[in-house]
Amino acid sequence: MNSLQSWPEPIIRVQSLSDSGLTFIPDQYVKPLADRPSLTEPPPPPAEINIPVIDLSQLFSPDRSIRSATARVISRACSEWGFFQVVNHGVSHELMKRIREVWREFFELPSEEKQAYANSPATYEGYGSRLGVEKGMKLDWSDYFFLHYLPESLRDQNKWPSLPLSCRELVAEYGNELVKLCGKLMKVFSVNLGLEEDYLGKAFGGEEVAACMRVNFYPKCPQPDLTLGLSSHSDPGGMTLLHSDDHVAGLQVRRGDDWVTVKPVPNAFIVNIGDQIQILSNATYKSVEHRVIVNSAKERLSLAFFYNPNGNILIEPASELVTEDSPALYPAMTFNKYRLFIRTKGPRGKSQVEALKSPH
Ligand SMILES: O=C(O)CCC(=O)C(=O)O
Repeated sequence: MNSLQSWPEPIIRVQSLSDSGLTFIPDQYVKPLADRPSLTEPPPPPAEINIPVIDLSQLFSPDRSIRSATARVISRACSEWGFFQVVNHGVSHELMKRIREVWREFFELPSEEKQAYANSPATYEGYGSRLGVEKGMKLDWSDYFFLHYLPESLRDQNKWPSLPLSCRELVAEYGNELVKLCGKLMKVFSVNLGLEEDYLGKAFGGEEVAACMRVNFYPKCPQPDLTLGLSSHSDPGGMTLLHSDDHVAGLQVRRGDDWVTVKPVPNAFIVNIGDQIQILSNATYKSVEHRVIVNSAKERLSLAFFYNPNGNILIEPASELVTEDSPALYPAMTFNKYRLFIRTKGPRGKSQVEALKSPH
């Protein structure tokens, strides 16, 4: 049987473990020493270090020099961090609040309601509790809901929760707004890379661009120092807009040998570069490893919106960025093929995109 047809072990909902009041986490969630977060010591980077916060209000100013100044700040954040937060991004704060609330309500539903959407590794769509199908692998302390938003041919609203009643409608409205914001950022990235404004948009498939969403739910954890809510990974797709919990931090971004804990700015989106933009930009921009820590006091919810190339299109370094001195670092590959790695093995740092590098 194809290894992506079914899970190798019975699925246990992390939320039900947490709700059971256990005081020790089961062994499958205990990470090897090297992967555990160091929660008891002060974090090595000074606590005031944060990923850049960028105000997008001037990005479409009629004044060219004002537009360029914002584009330059974005360019620096992409090259130096691969991660930044955006404010004044044009998406309604009210919509952000409503969608957060509706997903919280979803995770609070009785388990039978959620079980109706239990997912399989064939598409990952639905209610899930693991990434990766390797038997005996260490698991993360989180549950999630994964859905396809674009292309339209992959969107099936019957696979989205029918409860709470406003969920489907809100997801559609929210997705629509985020697709617009992603399209704007893709233009800025293209120009910043020295490409035509629509280069990345076309490379992702134009109207056939793909987008999906994962709503992550991190229940309270009795031993947060032994596990992770989401193991270290770079996002396999193009670009991610993360709507993080405004009140509970958890996302950590790799900075050299350190992990920087992102301090979420209320109503901001956290933007990060994924592997497909690393490939298209021939590593001018790099995807950055990140992970999520959990805590014993508060549960956490985050909404990750993944803006991806259409799964059937070959993605390769832009020829404009390939020269004799900087040859193409990656072979051409479709995103459907590329994403099989994380779907099979689960989150594994940056090992996939690094392994693809052609030896020059
Ligand atoms: O929950 C977070 O803060 C990060 C989520 C994430 O990295 C993901 O869904 O890929």
